[in-house]
Amino acid sequence: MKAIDNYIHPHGLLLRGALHPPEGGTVVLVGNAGPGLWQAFARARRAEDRPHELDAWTRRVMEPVAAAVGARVVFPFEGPPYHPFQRWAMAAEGLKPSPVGVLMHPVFGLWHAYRAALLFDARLPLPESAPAPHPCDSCDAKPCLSACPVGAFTAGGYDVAACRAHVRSAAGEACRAGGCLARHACPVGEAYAPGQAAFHMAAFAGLS
Ligand code: B12
Repeated sequence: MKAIDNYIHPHGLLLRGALHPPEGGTVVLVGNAGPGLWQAFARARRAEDRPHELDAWTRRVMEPVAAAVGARVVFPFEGPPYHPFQRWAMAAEGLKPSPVGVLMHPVFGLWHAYRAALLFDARLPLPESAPAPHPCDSCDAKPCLSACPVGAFTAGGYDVAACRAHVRSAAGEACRAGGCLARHACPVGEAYAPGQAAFHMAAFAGLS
């Protein structure tokens, strides 16, 4: 695990836990939180990779890492069918979904993501992961559920069409420029810098 960490750290990527899936072997998750990824990506991004610049950068970084450590690498953007990154994350780090669906991290809040998984045939020893309380359990106000300007988070689930239409509209400037207002309403963790938040929102809304 230390070797993987040494390879990914200069690229602003973090080890996000590991698990033994039922089909055997070991899955090691690689992701981001905090400003590291955005700084590394800003130095190495290439205009010719548009419209999927971050995905192309992730492949360029992670394929040599996988070769160096003798693993296969898979990505969250490959699909459908998609690799079960959220299920893996729940098993690897004990995370649980927030009321808005994105997994809640006790330190990073809703501001973290998964970029790749290294698949090893061997059953490697897993890193220690100390279980932390799920912050949403003690959050009575649940501001995430009422902050969305178009009420996209309902008892029936996440209204993707309403969210996307708003983000693309003139009225959606705040979400577009600064990131999802529901995620901003959560008191846990530190939000992405505005440039990064705007980049992800443009990708989500099909504006990039
Ligand atoms: C398709 C997709 C979307 C679609 C969602 C369509 C829909 N109707 O929900 C769209 C494009 C709308 C979308 C939007 C966003 N997404 Co998205 N998306 C994905 C993607 C590519 C595939 C998801 C999938 O189908 N997986 C396949 C199933 C089999 O995998 P799974 O892990 O087993 O899925 C399980 C969990 O999702 C779990 N689960 C989900 N919700 C809940 C709730 C409860 C209560 C429980 C128990 C379980 C549970 O149940 C699933 C079945 O087992 C994943 C990446 C990936 N490969 O997983 C990202 C991913 C889920 N998205 C992510 C993010 C961050 C977003 C956005 C916030 C992006 C943004 N704008 O900044 C938005 C908003 C989402 C929101 N508010 O909920 C992150 C979530 C990271 C995290 N912290 O959890 C992921 C993991 C991508 C990543 N690179 O990290 N997304």
